[in-house]
Amino acid sequence: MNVHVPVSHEHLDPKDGSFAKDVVAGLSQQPKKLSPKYFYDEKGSKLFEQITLLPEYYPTRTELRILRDRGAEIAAAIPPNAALVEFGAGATTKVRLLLQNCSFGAYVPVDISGDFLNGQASALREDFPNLAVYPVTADFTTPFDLPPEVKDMPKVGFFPGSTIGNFDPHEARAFLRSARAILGDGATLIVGVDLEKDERVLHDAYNDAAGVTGKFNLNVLARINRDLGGNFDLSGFRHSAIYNHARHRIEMHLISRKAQTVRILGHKATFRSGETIHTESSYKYSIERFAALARSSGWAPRATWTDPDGMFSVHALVAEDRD
Ligand code: AVJ
Repeated sequence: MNVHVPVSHEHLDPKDGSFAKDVVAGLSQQPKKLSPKYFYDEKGSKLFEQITLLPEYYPTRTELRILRDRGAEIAAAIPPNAALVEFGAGATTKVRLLLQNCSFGAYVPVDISGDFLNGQASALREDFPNLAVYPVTADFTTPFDLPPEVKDMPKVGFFPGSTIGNFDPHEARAFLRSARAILGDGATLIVGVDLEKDERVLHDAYNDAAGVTGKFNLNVLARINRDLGGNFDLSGFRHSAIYNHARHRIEMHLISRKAQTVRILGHKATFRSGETIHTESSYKYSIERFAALARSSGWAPRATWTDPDGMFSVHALVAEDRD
């Protein structure tokens, strides 16, 4: 591929260099695709918050219920005075449940967005005055150093929300191996994983009656228009979410309603009528399939908690000794 990407967009923040490259590369592929990590601009983050409140979208409230109801058991799986390392820092609701139930020596939120992190860190410092908070600005899918202050503490990683479900299995393994390397020997990892279930329930969770998920999906095109000077006509695309049985995943797509050509930076993307952009995969696991994935990535499953209906799971994994 040889696409010229103009670099004269001074209003872009540094990470948008890769945003531009990713978008142009993804729309040049067949089938076309965009990474779900680009959903979360300010508007997209607000729409996601709305999704978590929808009656059809069970994952967030179910995971919160597990963390609340099984808090004592989760606490028992965690060593005292550990450093809690959260991969990606969203709303603080979930981590607060862990911080209330367990006695941690430090909290290390890791996120690519420094602004967001610092706001979150100061709110937590107010509510947990005895907790040392050391935010790290980093892309948690690549190796980073933990703050020296937590070097001698036991490490507990936290990766809630079934964010791991956005990764293809080989990426999920790469993440788990990288987390193993970052957290080190003896570490524990608490990870939230959405479970395979009745297809109707999955379908409705990603095709809500109020249409919020559709807005969330289409918003990535608005973001491309704004940040990369694109000219997507949002009314020329429709939201679609289908369950792919063979791959155990919900797929979100944006489907072109007509033959059309869209400009992004110096690049042209041509769409056939009905052609899709694959914008997200959300993998669903059985407990056994997730345990196997963990074992193949340097982690031994130690405990699993689910809600009474078996909708969602929270796993405690322990780092296996190397070699
Ligand atoms: C934040 C990745 C867990 O896959 O359910 C919600 C994102 N996409 N509705 C998910 C999402 C559409 C969500 N994760």
